[in-house]
Amino acid sequence: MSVAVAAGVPPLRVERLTLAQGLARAADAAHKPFAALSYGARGDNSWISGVSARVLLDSEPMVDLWHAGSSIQSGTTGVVRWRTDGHWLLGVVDLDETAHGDGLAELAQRAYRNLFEAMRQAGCPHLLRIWNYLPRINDDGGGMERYRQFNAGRQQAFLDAGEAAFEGAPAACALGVHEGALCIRFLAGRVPPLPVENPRQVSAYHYPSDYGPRSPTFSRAALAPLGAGQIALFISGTASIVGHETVHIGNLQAQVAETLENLRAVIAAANERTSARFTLERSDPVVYVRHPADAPRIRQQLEQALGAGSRFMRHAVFLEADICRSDLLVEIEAHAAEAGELRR
Ligand code: 3EB
Repeated sequence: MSVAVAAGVPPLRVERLTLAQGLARAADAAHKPFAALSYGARGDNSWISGVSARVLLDSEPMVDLWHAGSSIQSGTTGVVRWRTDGHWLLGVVDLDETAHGDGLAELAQRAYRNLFEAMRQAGCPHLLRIWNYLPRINDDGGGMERYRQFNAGRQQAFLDAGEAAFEGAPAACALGVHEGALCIRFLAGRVPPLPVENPRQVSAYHYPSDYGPRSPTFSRAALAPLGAGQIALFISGTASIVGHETVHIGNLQAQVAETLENLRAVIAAANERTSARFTLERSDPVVYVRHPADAPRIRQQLEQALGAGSRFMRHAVFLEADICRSDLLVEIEAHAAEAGELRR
């Protein structure tokens, strides 16, 4: 199996900007991204996907501009809209549940089936990162919590497609939005990423059935070669979980501190698999906050831990979202790119 991005392939590069900066930059033909993911604003642009969550702390929506080859093809596969430069693929599902009679498990299963079909059609068979946004994630959906229903459909689609549903699953996050569509965004490529687990946590794909009949399908992080000697680290949504249990129920400050411990532990595990040197301070995060009133205290604690002038704080975006367990108050995800090579 090839483990590096072939010579001549346009390298993938990501840039975290405010949405306004991103739009201005993309208007310049020399900096046109192949696709973009925004945090906190609906994309009204064919190449930007937005997520309908409120930006907290009076700050601006942010966007990740993904740059790759300049010859872009776009298309749809079932419910998936995608863009590709022939080497990298960014796809989006925006499913209005009310327009479909099915339950969330069936919808998730269909979305993921189409997602894997799109990857095969585009010749990008390796998932690098998935972002899942579920309306009313903690609500009951006819006898089972909606997040658990989603997990059932997602895992089944992975199994049906012959994709790794346990060890080797992609990095991901799953957050609850208050309204809008089931939104799934994904990045895929031609070189398999290297999954990374957190030694402080039970792998989510091995969670006991107390958390639902089918376990969540994600790895704690993934390392992915981007070409041009760069390695990406995609850190999945990370929260105050030790082993498989939520810790510090009701204690915001302790949940933030435990989340930071988990982020540092997964970064340390990633650094053992690459010559690149990743740090939390040099990553681009999204901070999901259940109760908007908690956001100022979370920001202050992160500033103290990471430095107010750190790249992490300068690039952070705080979004109002429900976390997949109702006892979690905060979840943080991040990505970073550094020079280096993988150690497989
Ligand atoms: C956790 O550690 C918190 O279902 O894709 C984090 C990242 C979480 C991804 C997912 C869920 C997911 O279990 C929740």
